[in-house]
Amino acid sequence: MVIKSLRTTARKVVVVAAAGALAATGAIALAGTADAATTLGAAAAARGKYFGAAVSAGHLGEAQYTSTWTTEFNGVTPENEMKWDTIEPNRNQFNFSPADQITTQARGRSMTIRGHTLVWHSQLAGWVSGLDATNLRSAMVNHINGVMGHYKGQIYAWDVVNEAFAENGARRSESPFQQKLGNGYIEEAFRAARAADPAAKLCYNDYNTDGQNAKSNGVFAMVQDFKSRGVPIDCVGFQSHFNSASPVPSDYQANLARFASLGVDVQITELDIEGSGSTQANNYTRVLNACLAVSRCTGITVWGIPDKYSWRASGTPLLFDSNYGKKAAYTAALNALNGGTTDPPPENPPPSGGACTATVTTNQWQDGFVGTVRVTAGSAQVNGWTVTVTLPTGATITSGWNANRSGNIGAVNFTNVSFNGSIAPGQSVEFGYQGTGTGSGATTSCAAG
Ligand code: G2I
Repeated sequence: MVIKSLRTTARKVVVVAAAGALAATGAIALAGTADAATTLGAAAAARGKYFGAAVSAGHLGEAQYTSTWTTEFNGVTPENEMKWDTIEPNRNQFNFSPADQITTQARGRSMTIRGHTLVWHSQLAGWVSGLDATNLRSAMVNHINGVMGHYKGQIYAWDVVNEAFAENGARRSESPFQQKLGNGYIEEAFRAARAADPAAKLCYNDYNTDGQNAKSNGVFAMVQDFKSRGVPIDCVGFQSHFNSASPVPSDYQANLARFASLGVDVQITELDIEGSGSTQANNYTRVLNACLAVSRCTGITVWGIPDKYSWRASGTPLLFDSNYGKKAAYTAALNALNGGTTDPPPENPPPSGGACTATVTTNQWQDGFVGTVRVTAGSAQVNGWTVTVTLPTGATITSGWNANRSGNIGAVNFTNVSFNGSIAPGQSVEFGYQGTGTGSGATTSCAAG
């Protein structure tokens, strides 16, 4: 304890000295060195960009999943929850609750939310593909109005149309929208989207468009045409799913830049790169540096958080391993966002960002005890916590304060109350309990989020 407080004091002295030096030189920010951000989202924000992750509502109950998301990322794309088959499974019957579980948390943290996706031939509700042209057109516009209307003002950018092009640069023929409405359906969708939420950026999103090729040329020509005719389009999403069969193209940055030159933003929307170790890390560095070098590249989204939940988990394509450990690719991404000049974070940071620790002090008397639990945030803000106190056999809690409690023997969970859920980095809050039997020897663990 004494050592810790001395270290804290020493650190404060350094910070004060650095601030004084900054004031003296008039410098505004320290680039890349002592002030390097320690999370992906903060590092991206310092560069004027967002760094998001695809999130599944079904995993939000896993504390490490949610805490990694909310600690590391400042953006989100619901992975499946806004797709047509989920959000409008029957005609004009909208099911917003799965997506709302994600957007509610994201909005509470002021995250950048990408909406994915309004018009796509895949994960389409069964009832849609059987409609005739007239009904399909009105169903498409009704879908756009219904979904965008529900999230009006909340979404940074919508993937209005997804994956409409074939590899040869022609329109994808298996889409019922293409088949029944013809080439004009994309334009119709974008016009309806602009009317439904004028504040949202409207994107076209696709894969295998990451370098200059027949497919990206087809998309390029469409965007150029839309711009020349005043059809509303604000951004192009590059999914960027890479592996050895489909590596990061050598003209990746040049391709982003050529789209940006049309007067649209570009975004990396579903990034994942199969592989491991330094090869994977170097590929992440290349992709991030490309976005950082293109001023109209407004943000990056990785398509999942831990490898185990990736749509192609066997290729371990993400930044966190299946135990939420930070991979070499994570360090590479963070360094790139920080300007490429920072040291990698320690292997086992004490405790890692967003995490919390709990310690208990027990005051024991003959047949009773009081436990005082101190909950301390790690290197990032904690927003909500659960502490599990495991009591020795025979101990029974009879009352408590400053926490909600479930149970009174064995492993007892305590969660924050309204006034002590938010803990600033490195700060602590306390709660307590009283009981009968022997309480000393209790152990604790803490989960944030
Ligand atoms: O396929 C990878 C991505 C390509 N670009 C568009 C993205 O929307 C697409 O995402 C993936 C999701 O990551 C997967 O999670 O889209 C897949 C479907 O095309 C999603 O997979 C589906 C499974 O196929 C279903 O069996 C499952 O019920 O996810 C569903 C929900 O977990």
